[in-house]
Amino acid sequence: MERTLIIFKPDAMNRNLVGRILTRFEDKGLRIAALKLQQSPRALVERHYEVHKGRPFYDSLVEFMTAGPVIVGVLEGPGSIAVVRRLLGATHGQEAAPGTIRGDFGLDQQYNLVHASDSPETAKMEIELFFKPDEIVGYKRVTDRWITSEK
Ligand code: 3AN
Repeated sequence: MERTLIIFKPDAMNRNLVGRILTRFEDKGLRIAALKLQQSPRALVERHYEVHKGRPFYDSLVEFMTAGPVIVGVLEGPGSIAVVRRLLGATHGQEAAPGTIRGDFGLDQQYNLVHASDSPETAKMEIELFFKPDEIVGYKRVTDRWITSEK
């Protein structure tokens, strides 16, 4: 089953929005395969955002993502990578469509609440960066057979 990495960023943590946002992922039918609270080491955040190195917002992005604890998770479900990106909406809260997480809860480009992997390649890399294999749990919920007809 397809897996994607999510990070509740320090703005979501400080605004007490984790529960409400996680509920949206659960409501959609996605299954939580891993979830943990951590203060991310700077080096980890720098590796995670390596593609943005050299861009004007890179330093402040690393500062922001290490400003306090985050909750990192793995969500699982058919098409989960694209599905979670669509649930989040556009990067900038002012442009994100109403009904999306960023559209409903945010107004900012940097403080945009949740990170999610944007492709199968980045999902694999990011999950391996944030989780040891034994921290990810494969299981079935009793509801799963009514959420997806895929085997
Ligand atoms: P997304 O979070 O939608 O994947 P990316 O990958 O383009 O967006 O950017 C990574 C993170 O960098 C964003 N989540 C946001 O916090 C921050 N960011 C992106 N563009 C800017 C910008 N122009 N100014 C400030 N922060 C930005």
